[in-house]
Amino acid sequence: MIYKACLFDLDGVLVDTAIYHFQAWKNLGKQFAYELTEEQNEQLKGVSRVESLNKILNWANYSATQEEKNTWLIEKNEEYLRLISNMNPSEILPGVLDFLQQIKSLGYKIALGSASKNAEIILEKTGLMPWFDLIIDGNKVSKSKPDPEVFLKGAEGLGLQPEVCIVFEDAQAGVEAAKAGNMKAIGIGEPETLSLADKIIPNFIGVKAAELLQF
Ligand code: B16
Ligand code: MG
Repeated sequence: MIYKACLFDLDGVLVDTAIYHFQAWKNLGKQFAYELTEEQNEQLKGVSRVESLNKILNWANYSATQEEKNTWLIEKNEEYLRLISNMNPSEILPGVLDFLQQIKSLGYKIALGSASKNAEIILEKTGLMPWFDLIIDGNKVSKSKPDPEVFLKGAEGLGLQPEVCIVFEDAQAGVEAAKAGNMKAIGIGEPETLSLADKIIPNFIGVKAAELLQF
């Protein structure tokens, strides 16, 4: 099989915005006297904003009105936007730029497949935007990972069959989404949490793209 495109998740793969999401959710939790833990934040990785709030309210055993939820979603995002406003290229995860350079030279198309509605801002702030042929983010999908929609739209937007696409993901739900979409999945992180991935690497440091993208 000749693979033609690499589809990247954003948070946890190209940059670490989980720290900013954590801070913003923790601050919001004060409104209903709840202290979010780091372990819980792990479970919010790759999960959409609305679903994240529902999970947190569930953990807090707080039954919110729709009005409260709407207000809190706005407040959380305002805080998150404040926190990411100073992001810069130094926050691109180690080895990512070298890997992007390698796959570009090898002729792969490059797309983003992220749950975040703030993906474009983050790509702009970090200078990653010019690498991408296509961006599919939380504004363009209606179903969250593990539904394959975000990656299928990526393949379609690039004019490719899913079978020639390789997805890079740090969350199990994202790996499941890639597999459900008939794509290869490369997990970034720990083998314990990414067991469904076709290959797993801890990060992009020193990775040889030509070898990694052989299946
Ligand atoms: P936003 P990814 C995800 O990004 C984050 O991991 C997750 O924590 C966040 O809730 C979600 O984006 C939505 O983000 O509030 O900015 O729309 O991993 O899919 O790139
Ligand atoms: Mg992620």
